[in-house]
This record gives sequence, C-alpha cells and structure tokens, in this order.
Amino acid sequence: MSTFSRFALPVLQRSTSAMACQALRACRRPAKAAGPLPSWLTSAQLRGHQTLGSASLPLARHSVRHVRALDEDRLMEGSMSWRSPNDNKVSIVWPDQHTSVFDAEWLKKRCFSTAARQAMREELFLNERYYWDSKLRIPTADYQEVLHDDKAALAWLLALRRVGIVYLKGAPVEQGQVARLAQRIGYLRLTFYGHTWQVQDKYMANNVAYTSGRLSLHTDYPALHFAPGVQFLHCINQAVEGGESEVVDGFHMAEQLRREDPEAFRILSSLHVDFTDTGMDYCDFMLQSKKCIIDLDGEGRVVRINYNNATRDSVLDLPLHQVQPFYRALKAYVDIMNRAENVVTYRMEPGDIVTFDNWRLLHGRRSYISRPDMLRHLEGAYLDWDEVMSRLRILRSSVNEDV
Ligand code: OGA
Ligand code: NM2
Ligand code: ZN
Repeated sequence: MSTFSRFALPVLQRSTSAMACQALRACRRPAKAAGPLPSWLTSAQLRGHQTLGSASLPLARHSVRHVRALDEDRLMEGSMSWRSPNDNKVSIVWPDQHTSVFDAEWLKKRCFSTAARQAMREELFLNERYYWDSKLRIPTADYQEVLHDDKAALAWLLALRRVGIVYLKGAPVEQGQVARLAQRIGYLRLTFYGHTWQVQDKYMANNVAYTSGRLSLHTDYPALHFAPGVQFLHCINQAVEGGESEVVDGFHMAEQLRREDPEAFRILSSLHVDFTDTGMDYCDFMLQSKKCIIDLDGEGRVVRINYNNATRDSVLDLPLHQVQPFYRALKAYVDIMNRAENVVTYRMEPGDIVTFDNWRLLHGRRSYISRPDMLRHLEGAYLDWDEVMSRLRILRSSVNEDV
C-alpha cells in the first residue's frame, strides 16, 4: 500500500487539490469569527425545508485525465504502469504482473497530501466551527419535523455541530420528549442522575440545579472524566418570574483568552484541577475527576471545556506556587465569558427544547421564584458525540442520495 501510495501521490495531487480547495472553501464559510450566520444556518432556513447540498462538503467528481510519473526513482523503475480508461478507473500493473483496479474517486479520498487529508477529515468529523457572540440568532427548527423529516434532522445536527446550539419548538408539553429525540439519533447516555432527569426545585436537592437558585455559566458533569458531549433540555413548565437561560461559546472565549492572555490560556490548558460529585440518585455515587479547564488536542486546538463551580473540588491538587497563577488564569477566562457582548440570553417556554454541545458551550440560568402550584420543570438528557455524529453521517448520505 505504501509503495502504491507514494507512487500515486503526485499523480493524484492535481485533481485532489482541486477537490480539497472546493471542500475548504465550503468549510471556510463557518469561519472562526463571530459575524452573521451563514445563510444555511439561519433560523429561517432551518425552520423550512432546507436542502442540504450546500451544507455537506461537496466532493466533486473528477475523471483521471492523465497520469504521469514524476521523480519516483526507486519506486517506479518501470515496475508499474498506469492506465486511465474512460470508466474513471485507475489500473496498476504490479511488478509481478497482477493488476489492481481502483475507482479514481475512492483513490483520491485516500491521497496523503495535506489538503486531501484535511478535506477528508472535515468530511468525516466536521470540526470546523462557527464561532458566535451575543448577536447570535439561535438556529431554530420544528420538533415534529426533526422527528419525521430526514432533511430537517440533518439540518438540526449540522447546526448543532457547527454552531453548537439549536432550539426546537413545538414539542408536546409532557415528559418523554428528550428520550424520543435521543432515539431519533440512537440512544441516550445514562449517568448517575438517571436516563433522563427532572430539573425542578426539590426538597433535599442533591444538586444545585435542583434548587431555585442561580446557576452561573457551566458545563455539565466535569466530575465524569468523559463528560457527556450533547445535552437536551425540554421546558415543561417555566417559572412565573426568573429562570431565564444564558449561553456562551466556550471555544470562542478560549480563543479570546489565548490572544489576550496567553499565559492564562497555557495554565488552564495544562494544569489539572479536581472535580467531585457525591450523592444518591439513580444509585449512590462518589465521583472524583482531574481535568484541565480547557482541553486541547495534539495540535493545540480547543476540543472541550470543563468548567462547573458547583462541582469543582475545594481540594486543589497543585503545588503551592501554582495556586495563585491558576486562580488568576481562571478569573481571566471567567471575566471574558461574563462580558455582555459574549452572552446570549433567552427564556424557554413550555414546548421548547434546547439542544447544545456540552463540550463547547457554557450555560446557566437566572434564579427564579418557586411556587408549589407553578413548579418550574425542565426534563434533561445527555448523549455522546459519537452517536450524534454517526446519525449525522447516515442522514447526510441518505439525504444526498435522494437529491
Ligand atoms: C442544569 C442546568 C438549566 C436550567 O440542570 O444543569 O443547567 O435552566 N439547568 O435550569
Ligand atoms: N444534572 C442537571 O455537573 C453537574 O452537576 C451538572 C447535572 C443534575 C443532571 C448537573
Ligand atoms: Zn447545566
């Protein structure tokens, strides 16, 4: 394979780079800066029947026009020859005279050039994000359409991935809807708080979320080393007063921190802090975890935010000289996320479901007046990104086949 690939690379590079440019142009639209939403993600478009050809990454069809060997000194040696017949196949005659026939498109997708690998990675993982600030108009779709129409479901999941938050309207005002939505994707993520969980002001609350108090901006469940990737919250009953929701784009904030205070960014993305959660719900639990507030991948890109003051442990396992730098760095990040220009505020009404990327967004709620006869009630559920991305890929191929 490697002999073949090294030989194939220069031959395929011309057509592949054209393909990659096209894909990259498509990716660049959800650019890493706040601004107006790309047209395919506006609420108006999501509400209607969006055609998703423009939202997926187009891999144009190419024919193999000509093939030539460049500087393959050792590898060529007359040991292979290429044919590019009109059926868009590439044939290789190997030194032992057996022939391999490849579909040219299949082969191009497996090219080792940087651009081709980037295009393929983007097609599979959709890692390019659209960053936003307080000006965001949250993409909105119809709950029933998402359940019954594959195009609407694909538009929902694409926006969930790119923007990180999608609002669904028109759900029945009764429990069970977040589970139905999870079934549309695959299955939900069970945690110690149950398959789904009821956010209400509860007697002897085992979590600050189950009070009528304010929840400052947080991600859910950093006490789990593998925190849930996606969260659904369905409003069944809203408070008479208070209870508004707030969200910020944690990735966008992290990039602001990286620019404005690189030392704080370095500290938050390298020091591990402790999270803890003890109690009894689905069953009894005593969780401990160690996480960076900002998780990076091998190439230094932000991939997950872990931040929840309610479960950040008072045990801080750091050498003394790192304690104050850590708090200074955390404050720098929190100051950015509390800037009015970064926060989106909305108020959920019965029948609304908010779906969001729990690895990326921080969310909170204002305190509310709790009345026993008008109990505020949200039902929540978690999913993981693997299952969501799996459904997104399936929908993308089936919807694109129908076009
Ligand atoms: C939670 C949460 C939001 C709300 O339960 O973790 O963030 O509006 N709830 O109650
Ligand atoms: N609830 C809402 O990290 C957390 O404790 C998030 C989880 C209780 C399921 C809250
Ligand atoms: Zn929460």
